[in-house]
Amino acid sequence: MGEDHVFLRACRRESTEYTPVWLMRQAGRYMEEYRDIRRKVGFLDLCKSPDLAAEVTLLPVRKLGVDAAIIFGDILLPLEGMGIGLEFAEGGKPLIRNPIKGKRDIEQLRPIEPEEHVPFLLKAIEIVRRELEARIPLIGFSGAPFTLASYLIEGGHSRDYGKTKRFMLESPPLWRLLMEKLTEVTIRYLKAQVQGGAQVLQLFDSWVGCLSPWDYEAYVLPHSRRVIHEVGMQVPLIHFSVGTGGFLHLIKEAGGDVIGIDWRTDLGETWERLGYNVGIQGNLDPSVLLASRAVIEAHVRKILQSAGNRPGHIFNLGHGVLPQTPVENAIFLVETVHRLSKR
Ligand code: 1CP
Repeated sequence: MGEDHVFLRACRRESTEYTPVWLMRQAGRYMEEYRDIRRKVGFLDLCKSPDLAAEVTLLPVRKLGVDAAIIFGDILLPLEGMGIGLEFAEGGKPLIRNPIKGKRDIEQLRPIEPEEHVPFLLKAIEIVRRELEARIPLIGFSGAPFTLASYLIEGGHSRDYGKTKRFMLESPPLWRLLMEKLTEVTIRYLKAQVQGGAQVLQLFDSWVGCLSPWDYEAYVLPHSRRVIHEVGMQVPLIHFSVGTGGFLHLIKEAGGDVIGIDWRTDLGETWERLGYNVGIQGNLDPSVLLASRAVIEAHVRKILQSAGNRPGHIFNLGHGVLPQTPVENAIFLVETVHRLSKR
């Protein structure tokens, strides 16, 4: 295979016969088959059942014809092994039972042993690789240290990240200790996925866009850079964030072969600003998939034009598929990207 697949070639900024496309959250609640499985199995149990997780990973591959699969799991899966109580409430919202409040909580956090703490994930990767038979590459993923820290401190999703920022700004030595522990866990978690068969990695720093550029640079960048430096040599790595249009140059400085952007910036302008020595992923507004085919096609055309057929563009949404997305529109999107980008 495999080395020649359009998706891997685009990650290396080599020319491809069409623009590869996949969707963040391509396996999920907008699919009837997923909802059927979830009626019978809780979210964490689904992640911990390798056969089911593999089946869910492959749903969008068969249904949408995407150019990459992403292993079904969650960025919060490594936390249990660190000693954190994790649950997913009704509606799939994550909840941390024992959020971090001070020094003792951080000292008690343990590094993980992936073989021992997430064997189900490694098994699912093995099954998916076998099933894919080298047709398309498999993406492994992890949360970035800041986004993981925000869950640990807030106890779940947050509107303003007030607790996280206060902690970071008021106790820099403790913040560093927490980030170093999360960096180590992230490195182990990602390396294990590569050893298990993941051919590309995506690092999700979904909530880091709440920071100012200088706080990102001082409190986050060194840790993300260490993760990417340690794992990004083995396989291509996509560095994704949301709401960071004002400091994407710092995201790039932290590293990654491909920078994932949301829809709030123009892809072509952003790429020019970042320089063409890095790939770019994005950046359709997920809400566009709620509109008509004509609207979807017009938006795809705009993004492809903005990317200008340059090698190194991976088409994706700017963030995850919304649960209310009609599955036919996701199918239409993939087909349209392929059709309109054919060289
Ligand atoms: O993309 C895929 O198909 C693979 C599966 C996947 C990925 C990549 C899931 C399944 N989660 C993730 C990553 C993830 N998880 C991120 C980064 C991506 C992003 O920014 O969207 C984040 C922030 C999480 C944390 C999380 N887990 C959330 C986010 C919102 C919140 O309230 O904090 C949610 C809703 C979950 C649960 C979850 N994870 C995945 C699914 C399908 C669900 C819903 C659970 C369900 O009801 O079935």
